[in-house]
Amino acid sequence: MTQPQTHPLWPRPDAERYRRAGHWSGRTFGAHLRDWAARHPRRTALVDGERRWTYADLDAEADRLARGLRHLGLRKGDRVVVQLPNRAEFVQLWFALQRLGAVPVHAMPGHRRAEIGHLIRISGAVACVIPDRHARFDHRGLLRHILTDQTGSGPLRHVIVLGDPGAHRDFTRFEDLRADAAPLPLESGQEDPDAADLALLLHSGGTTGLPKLIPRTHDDYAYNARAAAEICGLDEHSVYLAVLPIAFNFTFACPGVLGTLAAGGTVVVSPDPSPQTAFTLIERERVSITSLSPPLVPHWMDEGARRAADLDSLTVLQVGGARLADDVARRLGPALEVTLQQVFGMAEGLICLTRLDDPEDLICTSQGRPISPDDEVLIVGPDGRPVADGLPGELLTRGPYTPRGYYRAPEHNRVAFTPDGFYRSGDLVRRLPSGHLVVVGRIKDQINRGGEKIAAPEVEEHLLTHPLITQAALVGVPDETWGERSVAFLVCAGPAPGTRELALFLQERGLARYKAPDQVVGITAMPLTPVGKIDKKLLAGTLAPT
Ligand code: OOB
Repeated sequence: MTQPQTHPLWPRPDAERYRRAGHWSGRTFGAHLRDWAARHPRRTALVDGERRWTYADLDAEADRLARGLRHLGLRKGDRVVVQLPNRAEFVQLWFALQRLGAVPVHAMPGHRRAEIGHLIRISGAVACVIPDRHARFDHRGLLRHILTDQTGSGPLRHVIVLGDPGAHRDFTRFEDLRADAAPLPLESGQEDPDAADLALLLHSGGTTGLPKLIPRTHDDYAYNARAAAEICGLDEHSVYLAVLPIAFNFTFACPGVLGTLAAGGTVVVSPDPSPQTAFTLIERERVSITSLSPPLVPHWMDEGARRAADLDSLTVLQVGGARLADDVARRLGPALEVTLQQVFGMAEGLICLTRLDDPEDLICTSQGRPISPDDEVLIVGPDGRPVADGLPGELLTRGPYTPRGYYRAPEHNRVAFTPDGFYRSGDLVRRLPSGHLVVVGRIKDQINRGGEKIAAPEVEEHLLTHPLITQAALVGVPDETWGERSVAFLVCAGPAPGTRELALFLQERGLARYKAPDQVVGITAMPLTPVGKIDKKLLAGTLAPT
């Protein structure tokens, strides 16, 4: 491991075991792309609107961009925050960074100054790649703000803009990276990345304080994608449509973009998640598999009923990121004439999938079972001891693609991982005799708003900077549309601010829009538990439907 790590990602005996089992192939992503391009150079790898790339094209594009990045001064081990929407350039850049041994830090399109600044700081990124504008938001202004911010942007040296850098002369135009830079050697021996190296950093949903980074290696992440692809039966005829943000672990590697490419299939990127856009792409590109979050499902079913779309090619529809209601699950398959696959995963590693040939009932009522025979799952009670079979408890896990610690966060790791390396997921699950897990709740201080995770303490900290707010508790309550919505219970010196006012306030503070409370409730005092913590269960109970 060449990156400074304060926690080994895997102890040596386990790493050797995963290698011996064939899970870890010892190939880097840069090498994988070379292999795929050699195997089927003329097959279509990537489609974005009218633009198409074969595997040979993608391989060449990755080299060209890698040279441009190297020319800019990027080196092996450098971290690069990537905030790009669903565009082919995300994939090209990602492989270019892999070729250099540089490390993409996946950011979401909805992230704003607070999140991007945080990712830049905790990763120590030297570069950030953004679109000029996306979804009516100017990302260049955001980066300018970060660069001039008092808290500093650390070693950040480059802002690379897909599109027009505008008046920001010190920003680099993405297209200029492709210019025929001096042919710098890419494979030079010493500097070559190793499969055990850090390949990318994902961000956690955050449960205590601010989100952490999850270090993923070439070995483990490639296995993640390949194992998921095998279970989904992907092959060179598969066509995957990236509907959810491409930077999301689900879309990118479960099996998503990477799993499809590893199988020799075609990845199509959808510029937005609407069924209108997606159905057109499914018809045109003969898409065979895609993935959604639960809030999108009713829209897709409605559109399916309304429009005589030819969705014949679509055989597998994955749904995950948040709990899919059993009754919706039952209607989905027949409505769109697809096989539903439930996906329960986490950026920290563990992925559970229902199998395509599982009995209907299991597919509709469980969140799947782990993808690797070497995934270890413990379900424990509050005392940390395994519960009796079938009873709910907290899910702990370790395995060949679940690193044993967050990136440079030794203190946090002592809490988030057991001494023997199990990740404490904070999810409450029960295990069925088949090994499938049913997600029944959560003990982490997080709200899952239709798949978008909101760390309550992070938002509360921002709320407390409001001049009128003296105490704040952000709580999730059941919601028809989102599965869960966020409610801010506030103790204020005066009338509580309204939702709109609070949304504007948080926006000014640079927080992503989805983190603004959906509802505000003014209270006179916070109810406390016997140990003096805010009683969030009680607060939620005052609103939740019975
Ligand atoms: C995925 O990853 P993250 O890191 O955004 O969120 C992980 C958390 C889980 O710990 C769990 O609390 C929740 O999201 N979750 C689900 C779920 N899938 C994820 N809760 C209930 N039912 C499900 N099906 O969300 C993610 C990563 C890879 C694949 C799919 C989802």
